[in-house]
Amino acid sequence: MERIDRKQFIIRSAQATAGTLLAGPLLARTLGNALPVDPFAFAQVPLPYAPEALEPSIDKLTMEIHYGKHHAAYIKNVNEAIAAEKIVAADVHDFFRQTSKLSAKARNNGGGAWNHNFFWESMAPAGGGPEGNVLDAINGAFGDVEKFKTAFTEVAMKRFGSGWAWLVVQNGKLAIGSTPNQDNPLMDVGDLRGAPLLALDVWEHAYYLKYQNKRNEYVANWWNVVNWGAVAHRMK
Ligand code: MN3
Repeated sequence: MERIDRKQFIIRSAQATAGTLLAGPLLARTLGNALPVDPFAFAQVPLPYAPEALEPSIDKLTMEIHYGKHHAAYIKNVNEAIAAEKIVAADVHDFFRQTSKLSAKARNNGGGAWNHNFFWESMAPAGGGPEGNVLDAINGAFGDVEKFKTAFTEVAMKRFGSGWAWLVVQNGKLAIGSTPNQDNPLMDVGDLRGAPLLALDVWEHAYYLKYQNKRNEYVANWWNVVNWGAVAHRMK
């Protein structure tokens, strides 16, 4: 919002000045020169549901701290890094394609910013189950939904320390895997690359208040709030 407002302000200011001082062709050229390239920045998506809406799978306090403190900090910190390091990116894909060249601050907070936006939108109060194309793709790749869940859960459980479990499209096929820290499959680093369909945050901050050390229970209950409609939308 701030970026758009600033750009519009600059356009309006330039037009106001140009209207009194400059003729047509010169006006166009001056406007072209005056307009800055919009700097790339991350923004926090609005939480798509109330913080208590995912209970009992995910408790209200965890959601409030996770969204309001952890995620907000990643957004603030990555945008600081982008400004301080003069990082130029056309969009998120362009940003993460440069990950190997980014500072730790930009990489970790950029991942944290994007991954959590994706995570919030990967959940919904009444998750349901996979249908249609998604169901067909899961059955084709993993045998059936239960086998898929078992394999995904195993990946989530085996991620040592902090990280994420993912369902991605990789070379036209579904694949599951995990990333450490705030890395994601859009980054030009690590083993897991692809177009993300579904993400699960397995950092302790995502579940510790309610589940303590029982990551397995968190993952088991998380399936109740997976937004399969979002997965279907991402597969298109
Ligand atoms: Mn998190």
